[in-house]
Amino acid sequence: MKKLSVTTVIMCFLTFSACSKDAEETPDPCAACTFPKECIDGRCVDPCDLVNCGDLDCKNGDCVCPTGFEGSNCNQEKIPEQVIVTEIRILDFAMTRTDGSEWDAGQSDGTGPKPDIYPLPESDLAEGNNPYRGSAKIDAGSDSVYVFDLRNSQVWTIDITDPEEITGFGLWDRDNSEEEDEYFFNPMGFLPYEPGRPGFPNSDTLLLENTERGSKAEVIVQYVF
Ligand SMILES: [Ca+2]
Ligand SMILES: [Ca+2]
Repeated sequence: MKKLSVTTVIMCFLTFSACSKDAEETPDPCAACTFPKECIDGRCVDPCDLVNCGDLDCKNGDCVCPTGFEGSNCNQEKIPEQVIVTEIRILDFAMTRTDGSEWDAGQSDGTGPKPDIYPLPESDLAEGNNPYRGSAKIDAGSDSVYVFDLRNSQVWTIDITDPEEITGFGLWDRDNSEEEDEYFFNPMGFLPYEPGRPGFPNSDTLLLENTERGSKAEVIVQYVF
Protein backbone atom coordinates (compact mmCIF):
# COMPACT_ATOMS: atom_id res chain seq x y z
CA MET A 1 0.00 0.00 0.00
CA LYS A 2 2.80 2.37 0.90
CA LYS A 3 4.66 1.55 -2.31
CA LEU A 4 1.62 2.46 -4.45
CA SER A 5 1.34 5.87 -2.79
CA VAL A 6 4.96 6.70 -3.52
CA THR A 7 4.50 5.70 -7.16
CA THR A 8 1.46 7.91 -7.43
CA VAL A 9 3.36 10.86 -6.01
CA ILE A 10 6.24 10.33 -8.44
CA MET A 11 3.84 10.13 -11.40
CA CYS A 12 2.13 13.27 -10.33
CA PHE A 13 5.48 14.99 -9.99
CA LEU A 14 6.53 13.89 -13.46
CA THR A 15 3.21 14.93 -14.91
CA PHE A 16 3.46 18.32 -13.25
CA SER A 17 6.99 18.81 -14.55
CA ALA A 18 5.91 17.93 -18.04
CA CYS A 19 3.02 20.38 -17.87
CA SER A 20 5.29 23.16 -16.64
CA LYS A 21 7.74 22.51 -19.39
CA ASP A 22 4.95 22.68 -22.00
CA ALA A 23 3.65 25.99 -20.60
CA GLU A 24 7.08 27.55 -20.86
CA GLU A 25 7.51 26.51 -24.45
CA THR A 26 4.04 27.54 -25.73
CA PRO A 27 4.47 30.96 -27.43
CA ASP A 28 2.41 33.79 -26.02
CA PRO A 29 -0.35 34.37 -28.62
CA CYS A 30 -0.41 38.01 -27.67
CA ALA A 31 3.33 38.70 -27.88
CA ALA A 32 3.28 39.53 -31.57
CA CYS A 33 -0.27 40.83 -31.66
CA THR A 34 -0.24 44.16 -33.42
CA PHE A 35 -2.84 46.62 -34.64
CA PRO A 36 -5.49 46.25 -35.96
CA LYS A 37 -5.55 42.97 -34.03
CA GLU A 38 -5.92 42.97 -30.27
CA CYS A 39 -5.32 40.43 -27.55
CA ILE A 40 -8.78 39.52 -26.31
CA ASP A 41 -9.21 36.65 -23.81
CA GLY A 42 -5.75 35.35 -24.66
CA ARG A 43 -6.38 35.35 -28.38
CA CYS A 44 -4.98 37.70 -30.98
CA VAL A 45 -7.98 38.72 -33.01
CA ASP A 46 -9.28 41.58 -35.09
CA PRO A 47 -12.04 43.11 -32.90
CA CYS A 48 -14.05 43.72 -36.06
CA ASP A 49 -14.35 39.94 -36.44
CA LEU A 50 -16.37 39.94 -33.22
CA VAL A 51 -19.08 42.37 -34.40
CA ASN A 52 -21.61 42.16 -37.20
CA CYS A 53 -21.80 45.46 -39.06
CA GLY A 54 -23.65 44.07 -42.07
CA ASP A 55 -22.80 46.21 -45.10
CA LEU A 56 -21.18 48.90 -42.96
CA ASP A 57 -17.45 49.38 -42.45
CA CYS A 58 -15.87 48.50 -39.13
CA LYS A 59 -13.07 50.36 -37.36
CA ASN A 60 -11.44 49.30 -34.07
CA GLY A 61 -14.35 47.00 -33.34
CA ASP A 62 -17.00 49.67 -33.90
CA CYS A 63 -19.34 49.89 -36.87
CA VAL A 64 -18.80 53.08 -38.87
CA CYS A 65 -22.25 54.64 -38.80
CA PRO A 66 -23.62 56.70 -41.70
CA THR A 67 -24.52 60.33 -41.02
CA GLY A 68 -27.53 60.64 -38.75
CA PHE A 69 -27.25 57.26 -37.05
CA GLU A 70 -25.52 55.89 -33.98
CA GLY A 71 -25.47 52.86 -31.67
CA SER A 72 -23.58 49.58 -31.79
CA ASN A 73 -25.39 48.53 -34.97
CA CYS A 74 -26.01 52.07 -36.25
CA ASN A 75 -29.76 51.50 -36.18
CA GLN A 76 -30.53 54.37 -33.82
CA GLU A 77 -31.37 57.85 -35.10
CA LYS A 78 -29.05 60.57 -33.89
CA ILE A 79 -30.74 63.75 -32.69
CA PRO A 80 -29.62 66.54 -35.07
CA GLU A 81 -27.80 69.57 -33.69
CA GLN A 82 -29.79 71.86 -35.93
CA VAL A 83 -32.78 71.78 -38.21
CA ILE A 84 -32.86 74.16 -41.17
CA VAL A 85 -36.15 75.25 -42.66
CA THR A 86 -35.36 75.70 -46.34
CA GLU A 87 -38.85 76.39 -47.64
CA ILE A 88 -42.28 77.46 -46.39
CA ARG A 89 -45.27 76.82 -48.62
CA ILE A 90 -48.51 78.55 -47.67
CA LEU A 91 -51.32 76.33 -48.94
CA ASP A 92 -54.36 78.00 -47.40
CA PHE A 93 -55.24 80.84 -45.05
CA ALA A 94 -58.12 83.01 -43.87
CA MET A 95 -59.10 85.55 -46.51
CA THR A 96 -60.78 87.81 -43.96
CA ARG A 97 -60.19 88.96 -40.42
CA THR A 98 -61.98 87.20 -37.59
CA ASP A 99 -64.77 89.82 -37.81
CA GLY A 100 -65.27 89.03 -41.50
CA SER A 101 -63.76 92.27 -42.84
CA GLU A 102 -61.21 92.30 -45.65
CA TRP A 103 -57.57 92.63 -44.67
CA ASP A 104 -56.80 95.77 -46.63
CA ALA A 105 -60.27 97.32 -46.97
CA GLY A 106 -59.95 101.07 -46.53
CA GLN A 107 -56.19 100.95 -46.14
CA SER A 108 -53.69 102.89 -48.20
CA ASP A 109 -50.91 100.36 -48.48
CA GLY A 110 -51.10 100.56 -52.25
CA THR A 111 -52.43 97.05 -52.69
CA GLY A 112 -55.85 95.57 -53.27
CA PRO A 113 -58.12 94.30 -50.48
CA LYS A 114 -56.55 90.86 -50.36
CA PRO A 115 -53.81 90.22 -47.78
CA ASP A 116 -50.10 90.62 -48.47
CA ILE A 117 -48.77 87.59 -46.73
CA TYR A 118 -45.43 86.70 -45.16
CA PRO A 119 -44.39 84.20 -42.45
CA LEU A 120 -42.79 85.31 -39.20
CA PRO A 121 -41.11 82.62 -37.06
CA GLU A 122 -41.75 82.83 -33.32
CA SER A 123 -38.03 83.06 -32.61
CA ASP A 124 -37.65 86.06 -34.94
CA LEU A 125 -40.69 87.71 -33.42
CA ALA A 126 -39.14 87.31 -29.96
CA GLU A 127 -35.86 88.83 -31.12
CA GLY A 128 -37.43 91.68 -33.03
CA ASN A 129 -36.41 90.33 -36.43
CA ASN A 130 -38.66 90.29 -39.46
CA PRO A 131 -36.66 88.50 -42.15
CA TYR A 132 -39.36 87.67 -44.71
CA ARG A 133 -41.42 90.86 -44.70
CA GLY A 134 -39.61 92.05 -47.82
CA SER A 135 -40.69 88.87 -49.64
CA ALA A 136 -44.41 89.33 -48.89
CA LYS A 137 -46.78 87.97 -51.53
CA ILE A 138 -48.97 90.88 -52.57
CA ASP A 139 -52.75 90.38 -52.72
CA ALA A 140 -52.54 86.67 -52.10
CA GLY A 141 -55.57 84.46 -52.77
CA SER A 142 -56.21 81.30 -50.83
CA ASP A 143 -56.60 79.28 -54.03
CA SER A 144 -52.85 79.44 -54.83
CA VAL A 145 -49.70 78.07 -53.21
CA TYR A 146 -47.21 80.71 -52.03
CA VAL A 147 -43.63 79.53 -51.73
CA PHE A 148 -41.04 81.23 -49.53
CA ASP A 149 -37.68 79.83 -50.60
CA LEU A 150 -35.28 80.31 -47.69
CA ARG A 151 -32.35 78.35 -49.10
CA ASN A 152 -30.19 81.13 -50.44
CA SER A 153 -30.75 83.90 -47.95
CA GLN A 154 -32.10 84.31 -44.44
CA VAL A 155 -32.22 80.59 -43.81
CA TRP A 156 -34.31 79.69 -40.79
CA THR A 157 -32.00 77.71 -38.51
CA ILE A 158 -33.28 76.05 -35.35
CA ASP A 159 -30.85 74.82 -32.69
CA ILE A 160 -32.05 71.60 -31.11
CA THR A 161 -31.48 72.02 -27.38
CA ASP A 162 -34.69 70.28 -26.37
CA PRO A 163 -36.01 67.79 -28.97
CA GLU A 164 -39.51 68.05 -27.53
CA GLU A 165 -39.73 71.82 -27.88
CA ILE A 166 -42.26 72.94 -30.47
CA THR A 167 -41.48 75.93 -32.67
CA GLY A 168 -43.58 77.61 -35.31
CA PHE A 169 -44.47 80.70 -37.26
CA GLY A 170 -47.38 83.01 -37.80
CA LEU A 171 -48.67 84.46 -41.02
CA TRP A 172 -48.87 88.23 -41.27
CA ASP A 173 -50.43 90.80 -43.59
CA ARG A 174 -47.97 93.50 -44.63
CA ASP A 175 -49.35 97.02 -44.48
CA ASN A 176 -47.81 100.49 -44.73
CA SER A 177 -45.26 99.91 -42.00
CA GLU A 178 -44.03 97.07 -39.82
CA GLU A 179 -45.96 98.53 -36.90
CA GLU A 180 -49.21 98.40 -38.89
CA ASP A 181 -48.76 94.83 -40.11
CA GLU A 182 -51.53 92.53 -38.93
CA TYR A 183 -51.25 89.12 -37.43
CA PHE A 184 -53.27 86.49 -39.28
CA PHE A 185 -53.85 83.57 -37.00
CA ASN A 186 -52.36 81.45 -34.26
CA PRO A 187 -48.88 80.16 -35.04
CA MET A 188 -48.59 76.88 -36.89
CA GLY A 189 -46.39 74.81 -34.61
CA PHE A 190 -44.20 71.83 -35.32
CA LEU A 191 -41.47 69.71 -33.84
CA PRO A 192 -38.27 70.47 -35.78
CA TYR A 193 -37.10 66.90 -35.24
CA GLU A 194 -39.22 63.85 -34.53
CA PRO A 195 -37.92 60.26 -34.58
CA GLY A 196 -38.99 58.02 -37.44
CA ARG A 197 -39.77 60.58 -40.12
CA PRO A 198 -39.51 59.01 -43.59
CA GLY A 199 -36.95 61.43 -45.09
CA PHE A 200 -34.49 61.25 -42.19
CA PRO A 201 -31.52 61.94 -42.18
CA ASN A 202 -31.84 64.17 -45.24
CA SER A 203 -35.02 66.22 -45.45
CA ASP A 204 -38.71 65.99 -44.65
CA THR A 205 -41.84 67.87 -45.62
CA LEU A 206 -44.10 68.63 -42.66
CA LEU A 207 -47.77 69.46 -43.16
CA LEU A 208 -49.03 72.05 -40.67
CA GLU A 209 -52.65 72.91 -40.12
CA ASN A 210 -54.48 75.36 -37.93
CA THR A 211 -58.09 74.21 -37.98
CA GLU A 212 -59.30 77.26 -36.05
CA ARG A 213 -58.88 79.53 -39.06
CA GLY A 214 -58.52 77.00 -41.85
CA SER A 215 -54.87 77.75 -42.48
CA LYS A 216 -52.51 75.18 -43.91
CA ALA A 217 -48.81 75.17 -44.77
CA GLU A 218 -45.85 72.93 -45.48
CA VAL A 219 -42.31 73.40 -44.23
CA ILE A 220 -39.31 71.64 -45.72
CA VAL A 221 -36.68 70.79 -43.12
CA GLN A 222 -33.09 69.59 -43.42
CA TYR A 223 -31.08 68.05 -40.61
CA VAL A 224 -27.59 69.09 -39.49
CA PHE A 225 -25.50 66.73 -37.32
CA1 LIG B 1 -53.34 93.81 -50.12
CA1 LIG C 1 -51.83 94.58 -46.44
